[in-house]
Amino acid sequence: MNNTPKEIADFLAKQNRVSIFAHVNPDGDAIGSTCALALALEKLGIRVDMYNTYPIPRVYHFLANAEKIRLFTGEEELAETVVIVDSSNLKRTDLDKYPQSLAGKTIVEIDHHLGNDGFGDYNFVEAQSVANCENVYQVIKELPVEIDENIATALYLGISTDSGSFKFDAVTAQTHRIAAELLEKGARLDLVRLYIYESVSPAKLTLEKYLYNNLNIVAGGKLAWCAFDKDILAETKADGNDIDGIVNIMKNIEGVELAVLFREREDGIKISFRSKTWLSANDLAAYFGGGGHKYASGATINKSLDESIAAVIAKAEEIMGEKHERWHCQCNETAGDYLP
Ligand SMILES: [Mn+2]
Repeated sequence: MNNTPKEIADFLAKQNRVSIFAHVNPDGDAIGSTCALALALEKLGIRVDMYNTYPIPRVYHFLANAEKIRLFTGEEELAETVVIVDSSNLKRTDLDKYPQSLAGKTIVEIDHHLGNDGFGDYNFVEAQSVANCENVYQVIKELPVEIDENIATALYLGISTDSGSFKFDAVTAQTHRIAAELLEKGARLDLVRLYIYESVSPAKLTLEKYLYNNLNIVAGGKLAWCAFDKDILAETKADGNDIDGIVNIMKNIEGVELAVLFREREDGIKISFRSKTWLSANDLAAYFGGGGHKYASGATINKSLDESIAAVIAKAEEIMGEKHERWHCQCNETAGDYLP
């Protein structure tokens, strides 16, 4: 069952101590959600411990509270109330590996992913929101606290990064209204720009160079893919933050509808899917046991890199063939001639 932002806020405001988690390999929205909610609850005198099972990439350290997010090892004692942000299930946080840590705890989740399984005792899931920071904003608005510069910056960062800088389809007038209010409250657009958009790490640059030299375009120019094997990933020492966004380089190629990036990792082949207009990247990821959003999704396969590539590209070509035909029938009479 889904709770309202007010129900979530009222419950949280009554707590003395809260632990907050976000998904593994945290991005701007996960970290922004964590920091903003913690800052707001701390204003109410609540003790907040923030955790992640991954280190926080240094580009986010400029946010207030980000450096206080601790690495969770399973040893730490969590508060009676555990808030999980920006994660569609427990597995996304790695907490499924530590069931004893959650035994008897009340779980509150605030999320914006399609296919969220409502795993919390309290759930506020609004999948229409382009960023989970929009949902965290709604909860904070129901708390008896003022949004200050630090909270505004954390929320703005999450909204800006998860919306592709306000470009994605899921961006609404409401997204802009929230962003406008955050700027009025002092959100540091200058710091977001400096640390997020105007800083490319050497590792990312090396990966981009590799991508340009090794990408494949198939399916009549509609599907672009590339694979980062373990050697290139080890050579560059790239973290999730360096790889973030690289798949979009392929998606942005004229005529490409679907971009697929494979990464060979210890725990399997991690695949990122990005689609542009008529294809659901979410459906494709779901076929391989993953999920996400309509235009951005991911999955992990436990096969060799070559086997994974063969299976995914074959399935993608099959789905694209079917869907494209159907889509053409639908659109021919109206905008069909003008769409890719
Ligand atoms: Mn998100």
